[in-house]
Amino acid sequence: MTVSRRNFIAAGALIGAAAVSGRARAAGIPEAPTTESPATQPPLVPTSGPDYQPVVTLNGWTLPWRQNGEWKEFHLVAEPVVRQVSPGMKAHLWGYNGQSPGPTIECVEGDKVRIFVTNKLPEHTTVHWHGILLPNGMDGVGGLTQPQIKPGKTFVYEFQMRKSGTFMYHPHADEMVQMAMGMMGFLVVHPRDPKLHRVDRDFVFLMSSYDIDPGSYVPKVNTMTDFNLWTWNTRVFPGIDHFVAATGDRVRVRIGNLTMTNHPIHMHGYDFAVTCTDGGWVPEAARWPEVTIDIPVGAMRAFEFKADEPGDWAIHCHKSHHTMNAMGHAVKNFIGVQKRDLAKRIGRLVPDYMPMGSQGMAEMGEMEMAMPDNTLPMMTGFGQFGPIEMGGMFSVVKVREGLAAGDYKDPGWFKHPPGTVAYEVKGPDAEPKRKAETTKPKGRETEVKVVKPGAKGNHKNHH
Ligand SMILES: [Cu+2]
Repeated sequence: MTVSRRNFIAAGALIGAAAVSGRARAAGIPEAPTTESPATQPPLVPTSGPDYQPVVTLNGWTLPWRQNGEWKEFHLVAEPVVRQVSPGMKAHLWGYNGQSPGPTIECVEGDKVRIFVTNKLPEHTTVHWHGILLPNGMDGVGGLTQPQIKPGKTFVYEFQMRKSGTFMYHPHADEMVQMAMGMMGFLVVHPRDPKLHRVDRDFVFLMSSYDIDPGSYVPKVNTMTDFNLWTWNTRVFPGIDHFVAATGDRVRVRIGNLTMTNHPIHMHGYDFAVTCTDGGWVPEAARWPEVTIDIPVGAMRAFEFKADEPGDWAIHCHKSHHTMNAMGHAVKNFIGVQKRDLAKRIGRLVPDYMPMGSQGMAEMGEMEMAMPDNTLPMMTGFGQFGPIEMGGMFSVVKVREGLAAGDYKDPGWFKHPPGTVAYEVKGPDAEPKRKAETTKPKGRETEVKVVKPGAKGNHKNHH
């Protein structure tokens, strides 16, 4: 067959187009895996391409991909989802591939990725790749860098991962509504050299907040700051899985904040080093020690530690209202009020009335009371010593000796070595001996003169 000049140019143009844009139409659009389970899925170990240590998405999963030539292809579907926030409560949200947050996308520095996004929402959307260095037209800002993806349409994003690190994705279209409805996901780019920044356990989660009235299912999207569900991967304690590590493991925790306020995340039992932000890896010499890392709005932080101290170590937001579930806001303070009968009497008029404790709120941790449907207790969860009295952004880092390699299922509560648990003092010494302070101050007592503001002759006193 002779190749005419015209045929030659056409073939060349096709090859050229494929090489530039990478569009390989023959294989079609990859399938979009979906899951509705809120259980933490095992890390997705790569079976092709460069090696890396996959991450563990807390109460979530990693999106499988398809290798198509030199492109890694993913398929996100933006759609309404039902997320169990914790056993006893489901939220009707928007998310990706059956979940809020969406599945974690993992790839490797240098990878060419092609991400298909199908919109099954009732309104248009886009996806912005937070922290990724990419061509401007792939940045996902509706109206600015691309037309919005209309309902029923599929768009493609194509770019090369220029650096490794800790990133996320979320819409840049009707953002206030779409993020308040739960649209977000984690994005991890692993270093090309698998030995670089290597850890044994690599946990990821996004913080999001919702305002869902007790007894209802859909977040109020106009809420600006007064949220009542503070979540990690759209889960609240005790629905948040534990972070299990074996002694000797090097552990990384990567966190992104898509709420409307900062969260000082505090971990007990260890000091840790801040090693990565959404801007990149922190150089070794610049890493600083912390026990609490404040994560600003729209930012990501990763910290690392060596798991050398066995135990059940609390990890939580240090804003105490963020370790509470719904109803935390409108409850009045009744400390000191004797109201046993009062509650009964009010209860006759208002069936869902729930008093706050009169000796603090601790009694609510073990109370069982009538609540509206689809509502969580404010604080809940039991440990081996009793109620933990937490909700919201709280979990437990479980470090154990002698775990079998790769066995990170829940090891149960920590078995404390004898003599290492705080204990009660009994007998006559238990009552503090208190004596009044009788020492008289030496020298002249200080006399405080109160001058009423605005009184006549006020200024004279100062001269
Ligand atoms: Cu917080």
